[in-house]
Amino acid sequence: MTASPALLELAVDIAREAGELAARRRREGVSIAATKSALADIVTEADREVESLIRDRIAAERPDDGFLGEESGAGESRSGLTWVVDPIDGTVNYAYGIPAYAVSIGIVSGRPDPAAWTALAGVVFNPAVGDLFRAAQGEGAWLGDRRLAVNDPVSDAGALLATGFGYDPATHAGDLARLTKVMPLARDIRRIGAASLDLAGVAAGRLDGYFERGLHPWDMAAGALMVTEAGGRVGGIGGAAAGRSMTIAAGPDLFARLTEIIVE
Ligand code: LIP
Repeated sequence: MTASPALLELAVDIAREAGELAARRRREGVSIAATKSALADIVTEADREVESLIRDRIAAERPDDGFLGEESGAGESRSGLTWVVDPIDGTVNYAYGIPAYAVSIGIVSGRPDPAAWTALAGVVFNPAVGDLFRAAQGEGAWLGDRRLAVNDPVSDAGALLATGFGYDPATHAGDLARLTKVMPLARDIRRIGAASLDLAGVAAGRLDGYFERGLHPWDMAAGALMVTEAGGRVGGIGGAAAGRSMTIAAGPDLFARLTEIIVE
């Protein structure tokens, strides 16, 4: 099953409306609605409101499609397609007023699991700076009218790598040990705080590579497609699919070197 242009256009339109709502609520002031897996794992009222807008738009225009969202759970698919949505990826940045957050909308066929799905289309929209990344299977990845390409090979100075750390403090020692092992490949590290922007950054050549443990399907559904449509590779440990245990994204040469080092 391939994505129709109309499907990507709808996802872009919904992402724009959702992003504009998120930015408006940010200007009005953000309130923390609850914490989830850990004290640092917050959800704002805007997260919930934006996801509700996205879900309602999809239900109205694609009622047979499934839904998997960070804040409101799953809805069964009758069409074989599922919309995998993070309404505000980079929630902590959003709450602090750091302009590095995004609406991330991926559309997949098959079981909505990164190990099983086929990604058809994706949009990552950062309304704070106006960057709208989009990709469709076989149609490339784009930022505005610029077709995106990963950096391959990377500079002799080393790779500009992004990573992230989970909300559970108990995971930080392992994440830092992994970073220490990867550091000899790096010219420097960036910790942007939104996986969808990390992945879109790799696709756009703003980063050479990205790796992070603990991502959810909604963090990566759109951005992973952008990387592969920009000529990059996305995967997990030991040839596994990307997912909760590990997500690695880079151009082919750096991806091979990262996967040799990142073995747990
Ligand atoms: C975030 C990810 C980020 C990760 C954070 C968090 P959220 O998603 O995009 O890469 O490091 O821990 O999971 O919670 O902002 O939607």
